[in-house]
Amino acid sequence: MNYRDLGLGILITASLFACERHPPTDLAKENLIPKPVSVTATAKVFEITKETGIFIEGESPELQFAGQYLADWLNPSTGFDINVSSASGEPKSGNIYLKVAGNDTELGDEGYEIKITDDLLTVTANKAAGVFWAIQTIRQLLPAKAELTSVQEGPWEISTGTIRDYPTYPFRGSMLDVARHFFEVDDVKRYIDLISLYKMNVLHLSLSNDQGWRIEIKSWPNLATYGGSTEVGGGKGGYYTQEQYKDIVKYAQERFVTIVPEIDMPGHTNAALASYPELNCNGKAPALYTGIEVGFSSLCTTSEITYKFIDDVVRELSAITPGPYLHIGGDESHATKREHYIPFVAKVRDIVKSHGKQVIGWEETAQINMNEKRPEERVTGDLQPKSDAASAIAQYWSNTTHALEAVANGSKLVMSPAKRMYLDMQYDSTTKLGLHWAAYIEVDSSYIWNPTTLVKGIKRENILGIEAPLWTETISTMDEIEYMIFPRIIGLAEIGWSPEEGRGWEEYKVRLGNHGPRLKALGIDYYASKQVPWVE
Ligand code: NGO
Repeated sequence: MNYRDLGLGILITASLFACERHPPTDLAKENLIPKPVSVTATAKVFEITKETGIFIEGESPELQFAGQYLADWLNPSTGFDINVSSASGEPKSGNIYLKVAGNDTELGDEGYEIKITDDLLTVTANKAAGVFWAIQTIRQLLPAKAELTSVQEGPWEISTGTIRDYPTYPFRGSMLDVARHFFEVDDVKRYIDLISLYKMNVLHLSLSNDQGWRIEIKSWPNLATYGGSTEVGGGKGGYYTQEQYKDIVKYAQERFVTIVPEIDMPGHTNAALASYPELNCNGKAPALYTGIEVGFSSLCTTSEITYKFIDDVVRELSAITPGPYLHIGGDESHATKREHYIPFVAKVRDIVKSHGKQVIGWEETAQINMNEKRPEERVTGDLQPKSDAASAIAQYWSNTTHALEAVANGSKLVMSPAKRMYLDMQYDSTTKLGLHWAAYIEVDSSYIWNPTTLVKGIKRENILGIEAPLWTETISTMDEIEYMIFPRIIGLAEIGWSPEEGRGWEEYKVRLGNHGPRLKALGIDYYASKQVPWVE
């Protein structure tokens, strides 16, 4: 045999092996996203068979849910009837063992350890959240066809070793704008499923804007019934009843996702202004709005009734929101005079606090802790944060001056830089959906950046986390949502979870390409960027 034949032989064997994937032999070579903190491989195989059971240590309903979630995911494609039972101590060979142990400080609240030997797969975490994220990792260790809902042929093998993993940031989210176009409860649930696949734990719902009010407020019923009756382009719109909202919140909570509701104020309020004339300074309700301009509407910040309105809305919304945060918007209030904007935001913060929630506001709200001078008029000594400044969280999206004001206040930042993270930005000039005011964002551009080096003066300790917003001026169906968010959101989830040092585009794009079959099996309509070596 000459050397050329030998080379060809090796090539053919290697590519067959790559396609077949069985048996998996090296845990460290699995294409996991987000990339785990550490993986050590031991070169054997654990097999899930029809004899396998899931055993959980501990009685918590959260852990019970996580165990059942894994069983419900495994059963359709394997055709097995895997059950969840309580354990006391390690189960016998061939089983999956999920346990909350609570004493591994390195893992924190969301971290986990998966230990796989040839006879047991054990997940250990301090909290049930860690077990849930471990299950998302286990999904990726099985072939993509395990994501299908019809019975597939096994074997269902996982290579052995240990994964230890925990997130960099505690806040890893996405925002869905349900105001510009309304999305039904089932779409929101699918969105939650999709983000939690990649271990994102926050869904920010933008519930009101010029074009629509999307949440039932019992004390101000016209907000939803009239203010929610249209959307961009003049469609029929819609809103969530409080019962539907509670259902979304519960669905999210079971998947360890926190809902952050936003009521945008004082601008972006045409739908509310149209619903109640008394919220307007001139006492006249404007018409409903179905265009996509911004910055033209404002609540009447100088009238008492406005604050009664806000108090009612925040009270009702806080009562059905178990998560710690309430988002007050505050962006692009171009129709509100600055001397009115500053005291308005201060009052609204107090209202939100009085209902037991922590305030998040877009970056513009960071100005309120400063003195009344505009940024360009200030001298160094002018930057005197007010006493309670630090408790409000600012969401950075485009103006670094405001972001740095937040840092000077001691506030934490949620990073949503539009040029990198806005999922409504087009991939390139040929993308049919979306906008491009901030940038065209190809898959590499959304991945190749670090929150800690993006803006001089914003450091690791200033950052609570990251959030990828999807604004929906141009997006009206679930397919369109999926096309805009995938695959960029996968890389953004990795930026939120995985250590900065281990990340690089050349290596990441190969892992991402390997997720192609999985995305297809999940029925996700992703943008097949040419930058990524997609595996068929
Ligand atoms: C801006 C604006 C939104 C738009 C979005 C479009 C913020 C925080 N306010 O971002 O109303 O929908 O851009 O990309």
